[in-house]
Amino acid sequence: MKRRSSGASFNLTLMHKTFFISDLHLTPSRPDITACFLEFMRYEAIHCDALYVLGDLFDFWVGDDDNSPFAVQIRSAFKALTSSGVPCYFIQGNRDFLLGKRFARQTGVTVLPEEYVIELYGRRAVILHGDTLCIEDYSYQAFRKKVHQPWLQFIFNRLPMFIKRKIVAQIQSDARSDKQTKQLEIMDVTPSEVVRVMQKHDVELMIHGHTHRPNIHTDSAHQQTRIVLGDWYEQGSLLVVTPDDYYLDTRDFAL
Ligand code: LP5
Ligand code: MN
Repeated sequence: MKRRSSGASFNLTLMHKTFFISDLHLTPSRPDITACFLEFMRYEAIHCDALYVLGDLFDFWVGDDDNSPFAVQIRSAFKALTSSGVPCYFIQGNRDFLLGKRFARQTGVTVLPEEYVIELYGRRAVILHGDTLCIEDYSYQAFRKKVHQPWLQFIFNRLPMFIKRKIVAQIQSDARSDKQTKQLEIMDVTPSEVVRVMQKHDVELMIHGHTHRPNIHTDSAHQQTRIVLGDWYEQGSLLVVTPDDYYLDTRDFAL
């Protein structure tokens, strides 16, 4: 596995590179994560060819009508990045599936479908959040199906913010209790589903987050590589892809 840790040292070379991040779970109650993310956006992402955010950027995104100082601050960071000419792409996670068109319009970020094939320096890769690969997590998949119903989202999006926050807090608490009863294995990807998705898109490279198990899995028999991004609970975490290399990297929290 290729993984480098460079602490807080920022590489500002002009080399071509593309960044992938996920599972930051940004929240006003974790200023250390927010500070690391804002620094990454200002001083590192600004020099990359493209930034891909593969879901769960937020601890929970209640809706694009969130105008709290925190939401405004994060939107401004994306706006600054895209205005400087760096293309930025977002795939919804299980914690920010309500992030949508208004956020995209306000920030210049392109919201992609839940599975998307990109061209990475001559190599095709399928990118996704990763929750859809955990098909043996039946209670989560049933929950996901419910909250992805367009009619339900249509109604929810029109509720006053304070009511939405109350509903979210209640469901989060129920979900947390249910999660505690699950075995760790069922919250990982189902290998046959990984193979199915890669074959469907005819790719040899898959990049996703969600499981919080950063790793680079290579299956030499099938010439397939699956890169799992790390979360931002204790350190910043990213995948760096250059024209001839790729590696997982970390950033220390300064606060
Ligand atoms: O992110 P992580 O790793 O902590 O956990 C996920 C799965 N958990 C979730 C929970 C959500 O983040 C909670 C969101 C609450 C807000 C919902 C807004 C509702 C309104 C929207 C309507 C349009 O995603 C966890 C997985 C884990 O990943 C690993 O894959 O296991 O799944 C769960 O824990 C979910 C439970 O298994 C089921 C929860 C049932 C809760 C009650 C259902 C009420 C249904 C209401 C429908 C409107
Ligand atoms: Mn997730």
